[in-house]
Amino acid sequence: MNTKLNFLNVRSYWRQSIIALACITIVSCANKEDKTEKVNTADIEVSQVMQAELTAPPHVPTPVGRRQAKKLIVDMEILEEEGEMLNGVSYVYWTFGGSVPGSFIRTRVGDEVEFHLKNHPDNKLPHNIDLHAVNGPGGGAESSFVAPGHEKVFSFKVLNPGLYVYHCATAPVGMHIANGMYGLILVEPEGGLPPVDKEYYIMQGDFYTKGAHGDRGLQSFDMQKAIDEKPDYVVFNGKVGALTGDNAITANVGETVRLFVGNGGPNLVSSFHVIGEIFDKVHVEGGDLVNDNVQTTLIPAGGASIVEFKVDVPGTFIMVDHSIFRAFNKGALGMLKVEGEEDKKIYSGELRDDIYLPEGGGIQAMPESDEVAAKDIPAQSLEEQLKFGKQAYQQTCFACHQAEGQGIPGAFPPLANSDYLNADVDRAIGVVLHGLTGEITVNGEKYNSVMTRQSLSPDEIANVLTYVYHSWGNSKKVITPEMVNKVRNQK
Ligand code: HEC
Ligand SMILES: [Cu+2]
Repeated sequence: MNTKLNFLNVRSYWRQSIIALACITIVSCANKEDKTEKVNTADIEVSQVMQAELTAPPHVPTPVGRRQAKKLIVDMEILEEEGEMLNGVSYVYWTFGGSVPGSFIRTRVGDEVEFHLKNHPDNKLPHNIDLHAVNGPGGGAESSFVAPGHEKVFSFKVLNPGLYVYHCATAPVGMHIANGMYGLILVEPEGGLPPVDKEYYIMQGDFYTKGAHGDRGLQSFDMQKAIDEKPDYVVFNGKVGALTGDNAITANVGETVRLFVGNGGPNLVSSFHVIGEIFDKVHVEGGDLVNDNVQTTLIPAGGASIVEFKVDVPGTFIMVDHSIFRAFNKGALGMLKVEGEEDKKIYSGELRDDIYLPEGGGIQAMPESDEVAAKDIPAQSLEEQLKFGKQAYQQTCFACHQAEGQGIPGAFPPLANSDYLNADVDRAIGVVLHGLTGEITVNGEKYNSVMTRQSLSPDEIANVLTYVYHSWGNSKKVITPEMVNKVRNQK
């Protein structure tokens, strides 16, 4: 780093020293070297021809490792296909390669990509592709405009390492993107990214339907809602539940996970966060700048981010857009399931549940026998139970099970008309007392998720369940605090 010292020793203008300082603190002058590298990547020679491996989300192709730059053939087929946005809700997606987001393309700097864009003869519209990794007019859009039943071929050399979005740029551009026409292309540096244990591909998108969220049947695109930026769905990987339950991504304790996260938009910016994890590294905006120890990273519409973290303890880690109504009410929620040994040093789990009595009572242990707990609870009328139960429902259960108990298909089971709920009262009490995990079937649909233990008192549980049982076509059972205590004291 001689250059750095010389640079500092030179008597220079005030302005220059500020630039030098910024340079040292932020990137240790790496910036300067990158600039030279950028120029060089255009001169990298390619040797052989190779067919690019393309993958559907959440999978990514094999890392480039130490391979030389090549002529890389990318065969991408555009398909307009009906798919499921949510159980019972379908949508006609326009896709690159049959998935939303489109096929993941993995390259290294210096590769010469020969891109074959095919528009399936059954499609109705012309399309094209704008790859943000391209240095050239329209990112390839101008050369790739292709009518149904045709194939366009164009080529480009990847010069800048990073993670880039690609998308359709055919008018009306917003509509093509809103229908799912986006994906990611990764350009690895010479020698590849450092190896990790698990890599996944996730991309957020906002969708605008004629009907409201959850309205059944085939939904068409709503231009006005898109212009107003009022999406009915905000999702990861094209649909609600693409990454939950059986579709969750997985890792083992001790492994390092790398997520290639993109945001197709068309409108919203994502505040990407994994509940219960901290990103050890974030390649900010998918570029060279690496930030350490990040809780939430901002991913612009038409931008991307590479996040990496080591998973230390087992559990289900929920990935969200932390603009949180999008997560719990519009679908931007995914799951990473981590298996392995617990590490009590890193996370203890619940150690004790004590009763806290502020008025001189201090702290005492939770009663274990029914005698103590059943005492002193004033009897309530059904009307009172329903009133307080509704309040409790709106404070706790509502976020997941939704206002009308309808749940979120694939993520949160319905409480409305729930056969699971109505079949067994003690079991339902147990669910609220202890939480629930593992596969269950509710009204014929499978759920395999986690409901955390709700910290409610016995009479709050009695009230909330009485309210639920008296709403939305359920069996109108009355739950008393005594019944809750009986279940609680069963070991
Ligand atoms: C953080 C989200 C969340 C909250 C809050 C929540 N639940 Fe759940 N609940 C779930 C999930 C997820 C399941 C399914 C768990 C599984 O797959 O094993 C579930 C399952 C259930 C079931 C059994 C399945 C069914 O549909 O009948 C009942 C009953 C239930 N919850 C009641 C409640 C009540 C009452 C509250 C409020 C006191 C509540 N839940 C709060 C997420 C939540
Ligand atoms: Cu298009």
